[in-house]
Amino acid sequence: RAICWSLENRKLLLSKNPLNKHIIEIMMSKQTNLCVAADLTKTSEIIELVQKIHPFICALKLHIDIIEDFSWDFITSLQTLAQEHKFVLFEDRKFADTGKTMELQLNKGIYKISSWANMVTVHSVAGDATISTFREVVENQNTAMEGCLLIAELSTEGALTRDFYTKETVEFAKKYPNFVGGFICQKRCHDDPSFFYWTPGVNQEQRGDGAGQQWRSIQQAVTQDKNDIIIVGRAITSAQDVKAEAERYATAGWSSLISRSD
Ligand code: 5FU
Repeated sequence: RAICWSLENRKLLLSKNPLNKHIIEIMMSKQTNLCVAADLTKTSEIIELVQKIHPFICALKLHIDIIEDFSWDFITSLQTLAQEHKFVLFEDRKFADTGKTMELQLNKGIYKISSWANMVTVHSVAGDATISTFREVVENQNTAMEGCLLIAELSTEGALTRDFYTKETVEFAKKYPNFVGGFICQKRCHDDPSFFYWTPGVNQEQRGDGAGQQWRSIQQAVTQDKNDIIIVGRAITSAQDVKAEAERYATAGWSSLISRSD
C-alpha cells in the first residue's frame, strides 16, 4: 500500500478530524510546522514572546501551571492573538488519571483548561476507557477543545514509553479518530497519514539539558524520524533574537517537511 505523505495529499484525510482540519489549514496558509513551547513563568513574557513569533507558528504550547501571575485577562489576550494571527492554543497538561478526575482537571480548578485550550496532551497509561470518558466530556460540552494528542513516546532519557507501550497507544488512538489528532512521539509511530506526528526534543545547537531532555536537529526530527510538527522551546525562547530564531526554525522545519519523500 503506497501512502503519499505530502500535506496536499493528506488534507482530506486529516480534515476528518476537527483538530487536524484546523491545524492543516493554518500550516498550509502560514507555511509552518513549528509549535513553540512557551515555558515562561510571567504572563507578560509570554505575550511579548507571542508578539514576536506569531508569524512563524501553527501552535503555541503552554504549561499553564508554571505561570506565576495567571489571570483571565491573559487568556483573553492569548485568544485574541490566536484568532488574529492564526495559531492554536495547546495546553501540554499530560492528563493521566481516572476518567472522572481527568474531567475535573480539564473543566475545573483555577485554569478551567477546556474553556480556552484547543488541544491537550493525554497519557495512555491509564487505559483507553479514560480516553473515552475524556472524549465524551469534550464532545458533549461547549468547550474550546477540538481534540487531543496521545503521548506515544517521551523525549526524555530512560523514558518507559517504548515498544509495547507505544504500540498500544497507537491502538487506543485508532479507536477515537475523531477526537485523537495524533501523537507526541520521537519517531513516526504509525503508518496512518490521517494523524499528525508532533515531536519535542528539537534543538539545532545543543543535544541535552543535563536534566534528561534529549534534543536532535530539525533534519533528524522531520526527515529521518518522519515527524510532521516540531515542538521547540528553549532553543527559541532563550535566543538573543527570538524572532529571528523562530523564523530560522520555521523555515528549516517547513523545508524539511515539504521535501520529505514519504
Ligand atoms: F511530551 C513531551 C516530551 O516528551 N518532551 C518534551 O520536551 C513534552 N515535552 C515538552 O516540550 C516539555 O514539557 C517542554 O515544554 C517542551 C520542550 O522544550 P525544550 O525547551 O525544547 O526542551
